[in-house]
Amino acid sequence: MKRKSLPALLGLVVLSALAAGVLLLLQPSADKAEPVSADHVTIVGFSQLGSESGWRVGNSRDIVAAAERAGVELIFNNANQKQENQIDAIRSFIAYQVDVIALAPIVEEGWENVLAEAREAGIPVLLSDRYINIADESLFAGYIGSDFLEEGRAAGRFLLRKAQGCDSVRIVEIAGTEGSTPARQRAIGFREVLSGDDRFRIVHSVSGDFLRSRGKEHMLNILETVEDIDVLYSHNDAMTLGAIEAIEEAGLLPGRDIIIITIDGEQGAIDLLKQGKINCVVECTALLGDLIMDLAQRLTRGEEIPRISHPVEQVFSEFDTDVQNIPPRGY
Ligand code: GZL
Repeated sequence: MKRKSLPALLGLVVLSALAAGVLLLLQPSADKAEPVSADHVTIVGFSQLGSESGWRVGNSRDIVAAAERAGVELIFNNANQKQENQIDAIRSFIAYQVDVIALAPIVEEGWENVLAEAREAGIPVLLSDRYINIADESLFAGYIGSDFLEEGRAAGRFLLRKAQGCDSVRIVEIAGTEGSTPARQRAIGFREVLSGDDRFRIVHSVSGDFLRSRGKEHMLNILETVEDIDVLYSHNDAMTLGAIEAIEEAGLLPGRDIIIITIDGEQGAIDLLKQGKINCVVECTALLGDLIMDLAQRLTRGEEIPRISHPVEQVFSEFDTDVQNIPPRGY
């Protein structure tokens, strides 16, 4: 099957492993049905969900750099937080007959039809960063991303340790994008660890959509409407940084008057941890690119790959003796 010419794929940016950032017209390669030659250059169509946070920007930058390191031709599309744009991009990747589609799905629902179209076209799909809720999980080849339940549990375990000697802990939660795997599972994991200990009460929970602006808006409102807040549990650093602005504008001391627990590990959050304004940063690495490109090349060669690939992640907190020596995060 001949690939369509690039102009037919409006809105897609082709980053070549040979000249990243230069728009190239790729030559059609072997038909999908034939085994690839040893010198075949894998083409990956990557559907990125948006640019909502420093984490996402770092993730996108890492995907592009990893493609270049791996010698992969990358067609990269940023959906600007719209699922319909991701579905359109996947259809463009199918039309172009990429070797592998990689998808960072903004939400868990609504992917059955387009993934069935990819399977019909003989193109394997990798999930990057977030999971999907689908009856037929054979519609994707594998998942590369964090264990969000464990991230939530790690946040809860820090709070259990921090709250030793306390007889009542009132928690406000600013959650991520509704319907997304990280938001759903970070909430579940956190509650799982604290359940059964009636000292802990989540007195307010609201979605901030992983956006810094929403984190600030919600925290301003929470400070005016919720009494006796002991802890802020925020599902990502972007919202935390916004919330801390609100806390300081209210004349309160983040990390002292309100305990701050956040997830991601962006440089901005680590800097505030070192200053004592954040108490715990649960790492969620954005650097998934090398693993994605390796698995994409293995799929293209017809090799088996793991269904689930979790990166190794850590927790940074005030209890660490070497907080000041945390190396630069890169995003
Ligand atoms: C987690 C990722 C989340 C980050 C947020 O893997 O999907 O989305 O925690 C980002 O910063 O917006």
